[in-house]
Amino acid sequence: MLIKWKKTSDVKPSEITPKDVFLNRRKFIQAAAIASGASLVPNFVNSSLATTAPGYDGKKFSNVNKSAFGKAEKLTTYEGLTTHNNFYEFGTGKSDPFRNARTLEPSPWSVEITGHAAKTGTFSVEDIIKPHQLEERIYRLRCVEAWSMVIPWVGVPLADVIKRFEPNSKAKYVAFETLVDPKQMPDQERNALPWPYVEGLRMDEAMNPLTILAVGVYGVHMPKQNGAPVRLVVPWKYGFKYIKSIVKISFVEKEPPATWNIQAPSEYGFYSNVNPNVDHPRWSQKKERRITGEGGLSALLTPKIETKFMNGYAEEVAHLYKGMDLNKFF
Ligand SMILES: Nc1nc2c(c(=O)[nH]1)N[C@H]1C(S)=C(S)[C@@H](COP(=O)(O)O)O[C@H]1N2
Ligand SMILES: [Mo]
Repeated sequence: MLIKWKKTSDVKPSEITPKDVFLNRRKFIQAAAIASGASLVPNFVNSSLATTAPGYDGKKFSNVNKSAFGKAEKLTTYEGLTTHNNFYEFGTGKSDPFRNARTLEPSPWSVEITGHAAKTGTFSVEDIIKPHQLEERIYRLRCVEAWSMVIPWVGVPLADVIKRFEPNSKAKYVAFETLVDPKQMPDQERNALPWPYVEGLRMDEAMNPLTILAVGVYGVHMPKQNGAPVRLVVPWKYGFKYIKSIVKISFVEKEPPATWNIQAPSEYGFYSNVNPNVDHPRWSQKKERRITGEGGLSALLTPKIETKFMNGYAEEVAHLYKGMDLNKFF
């Protein structure tokens, strides 16, 4: 797309250089991004990485069962969901993970299962998530920063994984940890957050049929910037609960620590259910901007849409919070 900055009549031909056009365009895009409250979505199609095979290794899953979850809404493009990310282990900017995550080595990858369960130990991802069980689940992801996407995940219900390890009655919560390895995750040399990134769910939330462990998107192995090789997806909660590149799952008795709750307890609670009726102390949660990944600049200017209670999954999950004051347990 070509954007005109001044009327041609205002500019002498000698003034126009390709560099000016580029810099002005960049300024305009930045201004538009700031004005809209969204971040810059790089134009993947025009980037030098456009020919890179999708997913962390260019491989597709051979057999993904379709599921009834999610239709109706327009999917965020592959380019959209791999260029606008939060993954602070690779930088705090939205396009940092896209540019920096190549140093992650998702294969081989093992996950330690520990805590109050009959079976514990260290397993490969393939041992934990059987290829023949894979399902496609189209879910909305609502980030606490008031943008959202619609993503076709590939994964398995977390409940099916948990059952195989036979947790006992002391296992009231499930705790998750991301890898710590500054060689693979260079921004762990900085302290934007305490490492490892940690998250947790109450056992009934973990066992809810909506909760999945995801290993891919769009039928391909999980892109590195999206949390390869395995990450959590809890669609009725804010995106920061969707912990990436998991190396440890623990069955624990007490509410486990959660990174953003540690970082700013008055702003981010343990539950973090999507709730338009409970504002973040610094901004409203009533609306969100849908990132479609289409249309370059126009994607930044999409009108805001209403945020739904529990991200639209209330029918499936509202019963989990019966009798709880959601202003207190936010
Ligand atoms: N380890 C780790 N997991 C993380 C994050 C992170 O910084 N580190 N960011 C979270 C946030 S804030 C969001 S919105 C989602 C974004 O997932 P996506 O990049 O696949 O859209 O990942 C979550 N998982
Ligand atoms: Mo987020």
